[in-house]
Amino acid sequence: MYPPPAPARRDFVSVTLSPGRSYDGGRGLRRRSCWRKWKQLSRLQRTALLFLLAVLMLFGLLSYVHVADEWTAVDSRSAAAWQMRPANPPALPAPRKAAENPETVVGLSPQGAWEGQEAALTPSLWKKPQRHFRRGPPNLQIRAPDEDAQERRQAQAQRRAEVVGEAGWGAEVRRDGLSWRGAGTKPQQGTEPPGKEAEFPPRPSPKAVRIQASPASQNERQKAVVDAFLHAWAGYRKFAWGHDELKPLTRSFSEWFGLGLTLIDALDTMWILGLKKEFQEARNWVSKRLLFQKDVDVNLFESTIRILGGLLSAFHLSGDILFLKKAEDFGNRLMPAFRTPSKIPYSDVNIGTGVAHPPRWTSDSTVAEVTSIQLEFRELSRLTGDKKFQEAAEEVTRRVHALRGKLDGLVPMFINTNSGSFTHLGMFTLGARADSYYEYLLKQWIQGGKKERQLLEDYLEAVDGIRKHLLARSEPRKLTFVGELNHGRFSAKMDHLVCFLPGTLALGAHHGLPADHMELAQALMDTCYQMYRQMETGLSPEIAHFNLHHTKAVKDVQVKAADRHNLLRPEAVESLFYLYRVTGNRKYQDWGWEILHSFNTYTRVPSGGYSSISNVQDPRHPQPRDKMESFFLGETLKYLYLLFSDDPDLLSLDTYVFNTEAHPLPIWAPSSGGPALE
Ligand code: DMJ
Repeated sequence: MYPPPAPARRDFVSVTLSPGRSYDGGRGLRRRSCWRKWKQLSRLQRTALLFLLAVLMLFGLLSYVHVADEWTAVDSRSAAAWQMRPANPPALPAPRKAAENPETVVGLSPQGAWEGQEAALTPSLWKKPQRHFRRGPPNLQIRAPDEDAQERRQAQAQRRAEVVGEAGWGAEVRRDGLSWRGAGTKPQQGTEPPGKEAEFPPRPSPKAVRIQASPASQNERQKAVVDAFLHAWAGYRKFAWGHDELKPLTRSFSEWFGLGLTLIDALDTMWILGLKKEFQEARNWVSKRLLFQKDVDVNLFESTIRILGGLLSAFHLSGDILFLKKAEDFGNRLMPAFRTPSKIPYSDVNIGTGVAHPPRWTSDSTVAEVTSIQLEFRELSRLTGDKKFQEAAEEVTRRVHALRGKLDGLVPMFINTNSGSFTHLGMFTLGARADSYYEYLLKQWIQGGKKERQLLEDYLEAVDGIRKHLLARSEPRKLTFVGELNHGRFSAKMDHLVCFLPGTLALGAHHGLPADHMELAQALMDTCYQMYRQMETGLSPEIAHFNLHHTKAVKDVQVKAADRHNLLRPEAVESLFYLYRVTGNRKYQDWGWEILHSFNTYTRVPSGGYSSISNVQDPRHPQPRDKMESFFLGETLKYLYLLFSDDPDLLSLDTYVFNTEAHPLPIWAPSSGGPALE
């Protein structure tokens, strides 16, 4: 009836581990098999034994892997070391050929850049690398939260490449000191990122990088520009080194992005002016101090044209890969600005967090801003082989091209980042907020080798629109100027910014556009010169109003109290440079010389630097504003120097196109400027 009593539980394990021993079962010595012994154990004992065995096996396996790993690494390292070791190990890793795989040379681990960074900084290849358990540099972990996996991988790869660039590609440059690429010398070899050459379009010909670097070949006017530059640089170096802008009167500085804006904007100017020592010092700052992992909002347009443009042109002129790697890092950090419902980018982006946003008061962006980043983004894609920069920027061009709300090719000043449509319709200007839209239509067409007809057609239509709606002539001198249109009402107001237009028109004519563009360019150049000439200081106001009435003894150019300032802007001297290059008429050089003289008389601060002024009509009290804008070094002095040169091959218009901050970028397929409208 009842089940037999259960055997008493045995909660202990007794195991004899000595092999070969036997025991007496009460019937004398008898060998017993393990299996029978096993069967005698309770279920608990068996489970415990199995668990113990499993743990032991696991430990054994792990120790084996560890030891094997160490041995393999030591083996392969020593083999490689013996093959590659020179008699005396160099202080830096050996320079690498462009085609070499970075990972095989500096021993980058596929797991992450951080490990690679350590390896790259290790002075010799045969030094035993340390183990690291971090998966990537800390800055990777605080990038934009919404970035997708592919972008993260690209970012990691980019950082790996950056590390390699510093220790590998850049090593050639650093070890020997910067090689100065002077007139007629060949481009440096081996500076292209490894493994990507196949995707790269050809680099500019040696002629394209012909830079007049010898002070001996500079004429007196060019020397005066060099003197002005050195004076400005001395102030910046003493009082604002590494900061955005010099405040020359208070001998301090101001910050906008906190990224050494003046220094970056001025890099290529120093190269062009032959200022080797200054360039080298600035290059060292970029190498050691320029870090983009900062919680700071930057304006997409301003930082693209000044920082991205400045780094790209410094790369092209010097051949130093450091600048390209910095440009790529910065370009990546700007990309979140394009993540909008409309693909029209936000005005601002935080380069540390990756959060982009429009200005606080609106969801609009400025038309000129979103359409004047394309030269730089396209070039960045060409150099890196990463198409995303170009695609994002060109998508903006396509959308703006298709928009309604234009007037015979003229665009309004604002565009909404949600809807992608123009806003504030009916207002048209060639000045602030629209200016460089027109400039970049032409310059992209030139950059791309004059193949993108849509850009050309939009540009030609816009020039016709300017003629039809915005041109007028002043009294008494009948100066041709570009006014503004506000819901059908014409205003005789012209920003100094509009003085880029004669230069752009002349550039188009040089590249084969109709001759009447050149006539308009010359007429507008006269006007811009008069905006300087008719002021008591010889410097133009920020905004001019043109007199339209037949009254005796009235100047053509009139200035309102709020517009009397001069910010050391470049547009007029920029256009003088183009006009001289295209016509060869020396009057343009003479006008530039007068302007340089006025800058020296009214804006030069004795202790170093130049200052914008508040009143161009009062030579006794021009009221310095205590600010030297970065574009004074990046653009104004550069264009003056180029204007005074008689060498058309010094940054030839057939091989380079200047971005809107005067940073020269190569034309992808240089041509001789033949007729474009076949
Ligand atoms: C520069 O940053 C650029 O030239 C831009 O296109 C307009 N404003 C300043 C110079 O005036």
